[in-house]
Amino acid sequence: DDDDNGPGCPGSLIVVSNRQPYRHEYESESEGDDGSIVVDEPAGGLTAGLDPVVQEANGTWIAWGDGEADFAVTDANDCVSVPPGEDAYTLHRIDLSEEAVSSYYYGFSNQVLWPLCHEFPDLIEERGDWANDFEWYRTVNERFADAVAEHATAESIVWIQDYHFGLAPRLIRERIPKAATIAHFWHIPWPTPETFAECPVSEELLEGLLGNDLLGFHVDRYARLFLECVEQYLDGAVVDHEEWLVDYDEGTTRLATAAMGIDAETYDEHARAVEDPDALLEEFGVSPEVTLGLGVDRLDYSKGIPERLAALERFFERNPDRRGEFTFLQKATPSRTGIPAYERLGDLVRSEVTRINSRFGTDDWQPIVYTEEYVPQEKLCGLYRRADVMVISPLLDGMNLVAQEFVASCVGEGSASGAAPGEPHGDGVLLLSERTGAHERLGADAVTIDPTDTDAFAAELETALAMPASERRRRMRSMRTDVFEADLEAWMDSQFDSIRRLHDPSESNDDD
Ligand code: GDG
Repeated sequence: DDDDNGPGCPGSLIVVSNRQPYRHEYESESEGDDGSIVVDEPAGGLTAGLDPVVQEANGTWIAWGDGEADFAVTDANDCVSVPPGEDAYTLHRIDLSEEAVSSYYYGFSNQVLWPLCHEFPDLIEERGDWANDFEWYRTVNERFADAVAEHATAESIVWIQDYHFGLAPRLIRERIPKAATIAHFWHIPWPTPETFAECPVSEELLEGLLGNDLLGFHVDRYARLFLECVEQYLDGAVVDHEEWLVDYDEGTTRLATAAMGIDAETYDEHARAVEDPDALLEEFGVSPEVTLGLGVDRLDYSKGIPERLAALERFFERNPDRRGEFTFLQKATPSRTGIPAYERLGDLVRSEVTRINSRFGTDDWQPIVYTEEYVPQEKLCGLYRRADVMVISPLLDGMNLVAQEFVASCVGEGSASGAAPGEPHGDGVLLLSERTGAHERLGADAVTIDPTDTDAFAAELETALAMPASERRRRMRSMRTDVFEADLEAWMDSQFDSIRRLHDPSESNDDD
């Protein structure tokens, strides 16, 4: 094997994802320019991490591309070469109508599958009109499958990302050469069989996913739940719980777990580059003197933000001496706005923050500083670095990358820029919900919380703040070892290894 230098895909790679890696836009019209086109760089951990892999593979990336400008630069087949000027791979954009987006994306993906997989079945009922949503979901999955078929050969590895494409694997299977490999990574949890009973299209969804040769989850628990659901809800499927295989309709699907990591070195470098983390706090109106608690989440009902606020209120009730001394900074990023459950959550969170602040706040101190402003990644790393305690309290979360980002950014005072990753490091404490995928990795050294037990949650915050420095440093060192070792590249490597083994079982690393 000569694939030690980063992840290499064992075939010609076709990535399928909802979000596109590059967006082309016209230069701001206000400047009265000639309409020249500017390109956004890849944003977000996964797209930024996959982009170099697809570049190296000279592959193809198929994604939803919106906007007229996107269209203007593509050829007749909706394809464009990226990155601009380097032409390393083909980006094939699927242009979706407003109705398609509202039903496939906001409807079925985010008001049926998202609540289903995060165990909020009542929200599916609230949506009501899922049948029309599902028609669009199928149509969009078909359009992506057609696009894959245009590029696929017998050597292709098709790598599908996430819950927006539950039907695509089987649709792709019907359209491409038999020898090609279809792999899929499901980034969110898989529900229990009891909750899955609420899925209005349980059979079709399972059949769709069993078009894959390989189906990946963050942790073993989700893979096991998937197998249980197949056994209970899909007639004719043969489940091997030992080997994690499902035989169905003349095909075999292998399950594999791979806990996603982050590009830890980049977070480490950004955090080291912050000259004055205290000055950063002042930008948010937080006194640099305080002991800092930090929360960073998309504004999503799965993230346990109201539960966190309840625990903070209890904490300030029980610890009057902390008033004026401890501040909690909550960065919440609005997402999926317009969906009723998200609007309600935003209203609830904002009004709870106001209520708690008026209960305990003084002229020169607020217990909770809340912002929905977008924070550039470099600054975010500065906040992670400055935080004395990071609070992550989801009710259910596939992985939770913020936990890892905090750990990678915890570089400590006086650490030299460019120092080797991992040393020297800081001593922030991570409070982590036991219901996250991240807890499987970091639970031994984080302070574990049950987000729904307000008293215990508040008590764990006290524990974290009282922890001796030596203990904090020991725990952080151990978490940093995990985050730097099992990083984004290792995650991709592990997927590609599993794909290799599908073709050549002798490549298996298992001894005996
Ligand atoms: C899904 C699964 C799984 C947030 N606000 C800002 C900002 N962010 C970034 C964070 C982090 C990302 O957003 C959120 O990632 P998470 O993993 O925490 O959560 P989801 O968005 O729900 O992701 C999750 C993930 O997929 C990957 O498989 O871990 O379980 O739900 O990277 O940093 N980034 C910047 N400014 C912000 O204001 N720069």
